[in-house]
Amino acid sequence: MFENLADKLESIFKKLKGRGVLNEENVNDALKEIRMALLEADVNFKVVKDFIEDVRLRAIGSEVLDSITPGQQVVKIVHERLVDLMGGVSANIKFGARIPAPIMLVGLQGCGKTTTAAKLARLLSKEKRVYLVSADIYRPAAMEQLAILGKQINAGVFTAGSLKDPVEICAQALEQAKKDGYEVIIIDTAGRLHIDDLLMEELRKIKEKVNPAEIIYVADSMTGQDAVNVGNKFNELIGIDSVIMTKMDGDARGGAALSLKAVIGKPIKFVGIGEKIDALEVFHPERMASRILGMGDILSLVEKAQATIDEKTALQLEKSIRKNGFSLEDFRNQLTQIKKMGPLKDILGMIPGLGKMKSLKDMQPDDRELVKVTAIIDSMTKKERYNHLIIDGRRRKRIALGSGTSVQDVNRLLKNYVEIKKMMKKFSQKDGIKSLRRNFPF
Ligand SMILES: Nc1nc2c(ncn2[C@@H]2O[C@H](COP(=O)(O)OP(=O)(O)OP(=O)(O)O)[C@@H](O)[C@H]2O)c(=O)[nH]1
Ligand SMILES: [Mg+2]
Repeated sequence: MFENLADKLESIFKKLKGRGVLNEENVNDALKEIRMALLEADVNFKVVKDFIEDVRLRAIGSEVLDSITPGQQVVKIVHERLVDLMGGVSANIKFGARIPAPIMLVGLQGCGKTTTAAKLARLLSKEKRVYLVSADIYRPAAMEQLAILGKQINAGVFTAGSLKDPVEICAQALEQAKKDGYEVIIIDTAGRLHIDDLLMEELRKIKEKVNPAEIIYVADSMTGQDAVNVGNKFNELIGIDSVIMTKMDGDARGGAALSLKAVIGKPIKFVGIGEKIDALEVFHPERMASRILGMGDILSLVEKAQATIDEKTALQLEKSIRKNGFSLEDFRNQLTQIKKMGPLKDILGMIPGLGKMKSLKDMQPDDRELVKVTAIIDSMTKKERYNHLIIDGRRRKRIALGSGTSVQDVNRLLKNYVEIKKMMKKFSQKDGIKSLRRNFPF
């Protein structure tokens, strides 16, 4: 799976990597080829269109990092977009509060429901007691199949006996599971060649009766875009919560896996990668995207480049402090850096002494605060930024007006700045600027 797409993308990127400079023209050429590669991989055409537009916008507007080539930068952007396309992060099954939690598998005939029910039971049974029930009264030996699989993995399996109604079977199985102390009950349902009213009616009734914690659509990746369209129908008619893609070990082109989340809006949670009972894996969008692009090395390169940027800013800061002391301008630049790094509170908390500082706590450093602080410093003149002592009452009023904040905001900022400046001085005196950089990760 994905081999063809991976090969194609690799050769597209090879061409791009050779280029020293990226302009709109060669980005567009590359995007045209990526578009073809995705369409050939059977990705939904609308998904492809949106994807390409998104990459184009980001590629052309993005700032190229030092020490990677622009081509590598495009690979990075494509990688990020692929991860997003597949749902971003891997998701767990939602069991809800009820015990046992009913998990219902739905899908067309032969997509792998019964096999997947057993595989999933095996996987979940590492943490929970799992019970299996087959609601397939139509295919001869369907229940037998599940019973045999259940034995292999030591999961409990409901015996329907003389019961003939799928809804009744599920209801009684649920009762039995409750009695026997199972925590999860996986319901394997019957499949049909096509979506038909009878099947949907039956599934709806089962849903009503057991109120599943999660309804999982089992999609056969070999059926390509049909798997996506059928999934859409199941979602409309019954409502699904997530997807398990089976037969990912086959030679399907991969388009279904890439389109599902974007078209149906439900995440793929697991993938079937073989006929054996242990051939079920948690789906990781990140890893899948890396596999499609065959690119672990580039990612680490990009990470390094990003680290270099921080290093460079730190050096600049060091120089500037040596020369002029820690100015408000440095303060603003550092805040911008922090913003790039993520949750401000966590970072401030890491700095010894700073987490406890009362006025900093008052500052409630969230994103809005950052915007405010930046606006205030932006409204100062250069002279003020390098010498806060000249900022008197009149100037404070002007700065507040210019930044759309209040004089109190300006006062608070200046107070924080002075405290940080004092700390910076202490650090740099104690054991040099190195400790400062160690202690200030920004
Ligand atoms: N290679 C491979 N085969 C699989 C996978 N999952 C299921 N199969 C095979 O697909 C076939 C159909 O699987 P079942 O689990 O019986 O499918 P089903 O959806 O329960 O079928 P019905 O009950 O008839 O609707 C079996 O031969 C399975 O071994 C997978 O991830 N990889
Ligand atoms: Mg079955």
